[in-house]
Amino acid sequence: TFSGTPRSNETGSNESRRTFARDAIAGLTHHPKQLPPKYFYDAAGSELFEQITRLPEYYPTRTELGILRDRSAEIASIIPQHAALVEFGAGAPTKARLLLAACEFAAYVPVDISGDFLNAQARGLRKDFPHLEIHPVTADFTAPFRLPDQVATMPKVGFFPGSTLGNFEPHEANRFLRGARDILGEGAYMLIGIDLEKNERRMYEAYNDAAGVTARFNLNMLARVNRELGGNFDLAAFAHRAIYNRERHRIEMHLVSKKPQTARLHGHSFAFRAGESIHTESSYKYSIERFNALARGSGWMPVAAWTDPEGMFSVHALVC
Ligand code: AVI
Repeated sequence: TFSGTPRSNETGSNESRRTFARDAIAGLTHHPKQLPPKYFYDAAGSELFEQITRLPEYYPTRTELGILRDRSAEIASIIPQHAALVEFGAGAPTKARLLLAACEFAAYVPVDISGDFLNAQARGLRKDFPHLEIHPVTADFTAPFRLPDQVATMPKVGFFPGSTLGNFEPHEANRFLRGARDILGEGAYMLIGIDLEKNERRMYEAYNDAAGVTARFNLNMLARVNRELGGNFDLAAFAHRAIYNRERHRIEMHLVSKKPQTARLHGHSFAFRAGESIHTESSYKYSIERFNALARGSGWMPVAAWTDPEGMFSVHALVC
């Protein structure tokens, strides 16, 4: 299981379905065509992502877990005691559990769009950490939200693992970090997991796994457009492509049309040339210095950074 990743955002309500339709039509009208990566994570997509985190080629999840496990004592010595740990986009709390076991937290505040999921996770945690206050918050963590009153007087430590920040465009990452500072307040700490730029083959293979799970994950976006919005995309006529864009320091995932074709959605038709792509995700890779510059520019001060022995992934402690 993983944590710190976007959770299932199945468009259950009419309103969320309308938003999905609007975003999909806007993205497919855009030049070049694009679809927002947050729509990967319906139930099927979240399950495929779980599978990705266990792939031999996908190093980020297990590398970050290793860093948190090996460095938990150091992390505990830096952050304030009896603080509230606020996790942005809480998945299965595997990574949070490592911190909760190693550090003296008074409260855990997992923030996620899926309330049912949060409450199920909280029940499991209560058994293992009987003295910990757990206050789940059901909210979209990329927008402003209020912390529960019960943690108002506690020091705050934000937690954003999984390199999910890498799926934000740089200006979105800046906005997220500023927003986190506003939510957590003056003097708060933040622990963030970041995927580091490395050997291109290594990065390429992480998004082009031999078993084809990432391809299925990518194509699920169009399956979802068909399933939930009544689109008529021919899934067999699109291919998964993931490349490293060196200039922009990012993996880009695309769905590439194998032939000239037209797809219809809500009365709109979208024409594709052979080879034309829909850009579905960017996954930015940082250096420690470039991440520190982003943090400073968003009102945070770098305190420490830990990496694995191969320098593939980093966990950063920031203070504001
Ligand atoms: C959730 N996020 C950090 C993953 C990543 O590596 O950018 C999503 C992903 N896309 C393809 N594989 C994994």
